[in-house]
Amino acid sequence: MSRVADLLGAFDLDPRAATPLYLRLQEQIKAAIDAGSLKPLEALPGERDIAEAFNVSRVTVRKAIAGLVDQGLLTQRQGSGTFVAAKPERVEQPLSRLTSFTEDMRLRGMTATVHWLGRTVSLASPQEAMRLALSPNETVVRLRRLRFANQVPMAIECATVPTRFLPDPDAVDTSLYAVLEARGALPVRALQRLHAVNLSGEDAALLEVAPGSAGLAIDRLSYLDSGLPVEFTQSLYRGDAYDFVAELNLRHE
Ligand code: 16G
Repeated sequence: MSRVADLLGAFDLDPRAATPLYLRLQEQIKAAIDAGSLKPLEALPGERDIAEAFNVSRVTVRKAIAGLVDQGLLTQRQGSGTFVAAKPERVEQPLSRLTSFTEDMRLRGMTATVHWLGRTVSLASPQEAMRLALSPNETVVRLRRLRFANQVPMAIECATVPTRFLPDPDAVDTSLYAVLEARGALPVRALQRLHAVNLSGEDAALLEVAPGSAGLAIDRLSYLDSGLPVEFTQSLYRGDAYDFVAELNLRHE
């Protein structure tokens, strides 16, 4: 049997079937992913191999694959082919402990990595100055990062930190909190606000999910022991990757 048939099974080319060929091919690839014969991160056989094995045109194969990429089931990497999308392990994060992304992942035995989307030093915008209790001529570092756990994109984070606590944005390699701790500016308290969003095209593409997928938007404003704000971060988490868990206590007067 060819690798294509091995992975995808036999294809029924019945010309009388009412559903268009590319949709039937899509269903077949989906079924192989659901059944686990095609595993997360595994490469899909080449367009030409599928076309030959199933006796359909390459246009049909391309159309089927494009639809599955739009649905977030497959991802395409330029030059290296088409892969089954990664399935993130769900991460449970307590809402009452102030931890960093890197630490959270390490505690779960996963490795945190970063893809940098931007790191700059600029004058604080009026909004940033208000939030971080700065005077208008003070500067801030802005770090925009795509964050991965075991190679799976989990969140897009934009952190703003006054340069008086972090003068050099290049000092941050993976963990912002590790650098703040080394500088004696680790936050000890934070206010966090979260709400549900539908991930837009560009954010969805970075997080390798279908446009419109569910996401969680989280704003965190963190403070030093002295009461000064040290970080304002806006994060967008994949909705399929995170469970936020809060412990509730009955108050005894
Ligand atoms: C978490 C924080 C974020 C903080 C980051 C530091 C949430 C929602 N956000 O992702 O505010 O900047 O950790 O992590 O938990 P790092 O030390 O790995 O850069």
